[in-house]
Amino acid sequence: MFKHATIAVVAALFTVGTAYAHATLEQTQANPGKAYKAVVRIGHGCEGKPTIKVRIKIPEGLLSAKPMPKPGWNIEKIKGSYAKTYELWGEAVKDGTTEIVFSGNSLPDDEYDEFVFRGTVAKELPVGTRVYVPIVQECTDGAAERWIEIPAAGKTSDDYETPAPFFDIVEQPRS
Ligand SMILES: [Cu+2]
Repeated sequence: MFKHATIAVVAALFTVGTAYAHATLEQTQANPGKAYKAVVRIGHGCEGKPTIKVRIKIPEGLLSAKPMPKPGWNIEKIKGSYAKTYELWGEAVKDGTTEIVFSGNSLPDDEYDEFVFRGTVAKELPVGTRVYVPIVQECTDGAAERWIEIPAAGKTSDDYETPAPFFDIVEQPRS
């Protein structure tokens, strides 16, 4: 969309992020074996239309994902199998919440909101992994914004118009 192209140009000129432009994650780093609190920021609606549903795909390797209740919004937790089996607190885990859906309310285009969930990063996830969290915003009149693009080899999220938000797995700080 032209609006996004304009924002990208401005970002390139002033080296500011497009943080408020798209669906983004507040915290862009996580540590293996530790909890990760995902704060999904929805910065605008679909071409001016209000957002009425936010669907979040829980990425592979983020275990035991749990949404934070959000007043005024219904929450649906879709369960499924993980691609792999992980070890968490000494137990094998191979399934859990794989999608979280917030619905039943309306977020106007000229307002901003946050949708929160939390999970434990599998300790098996290697440092340096970039974890993408695809998000679909559904709006009134059947409109939607699909933040689901994951860069192909040799490309970055900046090369896409509707990139999926992401966080990086980094080494734990030494204590
Ligand atoms: Cu945007």
